Amino acid sequence: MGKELEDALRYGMVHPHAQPIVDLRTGAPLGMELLFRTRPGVLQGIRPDLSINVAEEVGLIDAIGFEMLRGACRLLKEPAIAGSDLVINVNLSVHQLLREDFPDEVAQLLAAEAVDASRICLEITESRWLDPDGPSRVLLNRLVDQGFSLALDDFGTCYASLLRLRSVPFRHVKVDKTFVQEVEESEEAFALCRAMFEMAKAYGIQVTAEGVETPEQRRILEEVGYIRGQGYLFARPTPLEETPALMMELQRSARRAALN
Ligand code: G
Ligand code: G
Ligand code: MN
Repeated sequence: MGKELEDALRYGMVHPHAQPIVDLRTGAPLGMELLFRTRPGVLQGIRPDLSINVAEEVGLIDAIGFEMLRGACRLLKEPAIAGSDLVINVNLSVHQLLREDFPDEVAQLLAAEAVDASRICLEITESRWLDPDGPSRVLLNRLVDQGFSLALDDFGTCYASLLRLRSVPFRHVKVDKTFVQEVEESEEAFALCRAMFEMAKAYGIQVTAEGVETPEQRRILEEVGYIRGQGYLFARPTPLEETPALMMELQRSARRAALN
């Protein structure tokens, strides 16, 4: 599979998709997360999370990460996106964050593409961030100084320590979909969703609920106070070429709903 991934990269078969992040109250888009995908026929039938794992093992994750950042730049030049204040989230692997020259490399890319770092949010998975061999605080702070915002992804899956959450300037946490998907049936999941929301609020960190699939989940989260949501209820990940139109459509239907 490593060979197939390598070929995909070499022959331009990486096909980033974007999934909207919306305002739960209105459905209006606030931004989007880019997700790694390959073109039809490449790595067929292989789950994207598996190919990301393999990419990490065979040392292709840096190259994939760079392609995804280029995808974000491309999207930010689309008139419908450029003229909005939508923010694009890009997932980073810890491998990228362990390279001291990573901040310079992204700075160069953004300068070459004339893209402002404030339009990009970098997502880091909780388990990797907590790892003692994980990215250094100095490096994360450098990225923030460059204008990027940071999001802690899959929040709650490893009981992130409250103190450590304070030590790094995360602007967002993303509550893992396993909690959201049980919020209707499980009192424990509900309590955790509420606790994570309150904790982030106390720290002045924005919270996004991931994996919202049903109107009832949306209603419960809204009632707790969540504003930001992402999930199949609003939109599936779609190819970048279709993303500007999707964002405009979400904007239009939110306006229509507000008028009714
Ligand atoms: O859609 P989904 O199955 O793509 O994503 C599966 C997993 O892969 C998620 O945990 C997500 O964070 C990760 N992932 C998706 N795209 C990327 C990417 O571009 N880089 C990295 N490092 N991880 C990604
Ligand atoms: O980066 P992260 O681990 O948060 O990746 C998000 C993952 O969640 C991706 O694999 C994406 O395809 C997936 N996803 C997005 N929305 C939904 C949803 O509503 N339900 C489920 N089951 N998965 C979702
Ligand atoms: Mn993510």
